[in-house]
Amino acid sequence: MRLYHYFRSSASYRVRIALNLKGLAYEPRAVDLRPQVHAQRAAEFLALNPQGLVPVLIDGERALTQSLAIIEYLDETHPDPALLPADPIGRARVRALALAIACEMSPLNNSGVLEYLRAPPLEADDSAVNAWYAQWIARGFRALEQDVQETSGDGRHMFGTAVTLADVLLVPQMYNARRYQCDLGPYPALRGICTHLETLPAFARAAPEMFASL
Ligand SMILES: N[C@@H](CCC(=O)N[C@@H](CS)C(=O)NCC(=O)O)C(=O)O
Repeated sequence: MRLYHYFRSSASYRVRIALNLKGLAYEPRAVDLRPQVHAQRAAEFLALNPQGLVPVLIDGERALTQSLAIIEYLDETHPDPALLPADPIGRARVRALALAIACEMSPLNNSGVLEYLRAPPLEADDSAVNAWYAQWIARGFRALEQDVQETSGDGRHMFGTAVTLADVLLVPQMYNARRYQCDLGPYPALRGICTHLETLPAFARAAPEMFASL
């Protein structure tokens, strides 16, 4: 398998974690998202993904896009260890935790949106962009902090007592929140879960620092 990714992209980070959890080897291919490069807008990359977004996973002849679709594909083709619980209620709850990050937080703070805020006509400065970023982190994490009081079985996982899709989403989102110096004080349960997950080899080997040189 080949993964087109960017080291700091949270959506890419999710897929790297999932590949590691499944014990799948992959060839990483860096796509430089920095504004002065914008490799995601090059014709060669758009031929793989017309959305102009990383990650893209190549498995055989197929190019798969959208991190959650990729992760569910990996979960279905390599079921062990399962990233979703066996029962429908458990699956719905894990997906709800994951989607709270993937739909309500990440899209508002992805690199394309932040670049748009900075450019004309909005021309937001650093403090406005940081306030925007922090707002969506706070709104999302406030709700998740409450959710995990009920869903975490051990204070080390978002749901139950084993790694699920929800954990795969949490760690990259926390990484980005720390990078943008968001106040994480109000979320002790989420921080505790993240601290545990980051010690696991599958998560540690997927961290942006492992891929920092493009
Ligand atoms: N919903 C997509 C989001 C992908 C996404 O936003 N990727 C960002 C990096 S995290 C990107 O490629 N940004 C480039 C751009 O917006 O031009 C997924 O989960 O795969």
